[in-house]
Amino acid sequence: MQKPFALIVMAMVFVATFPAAAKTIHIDINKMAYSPAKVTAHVGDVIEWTNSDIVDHSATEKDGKFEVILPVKGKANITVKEAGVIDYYCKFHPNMDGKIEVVK
Ligand SMILES: [Cu+2]
Repeated sequence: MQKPFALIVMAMVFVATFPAAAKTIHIDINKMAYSPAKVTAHVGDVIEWTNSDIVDHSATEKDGKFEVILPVKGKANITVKEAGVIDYYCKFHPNMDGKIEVVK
């Protein structure tokens, strides 16, 4: 009886000590649009944009919290640090819209 119990406790401690590893979420920019335009991320995840278009783009947060410039074939990333909804757009083509929902 004692050994399985100890194993369960060890497993619980392990899960509590090591939260889900941060991951990288890829967003492609293609034909003047973010793809996917809406993603869900966890705090600590990395959002990486790749510009597959033939013109420069940006990912600019609507309240100015961040801006990354994406030259043709360029890549850039941010790490999301708090829960909430991030609305961003391309400052060169303001009709390009993206959204990141960040959960804990
Ligand atoms: Cu653009």
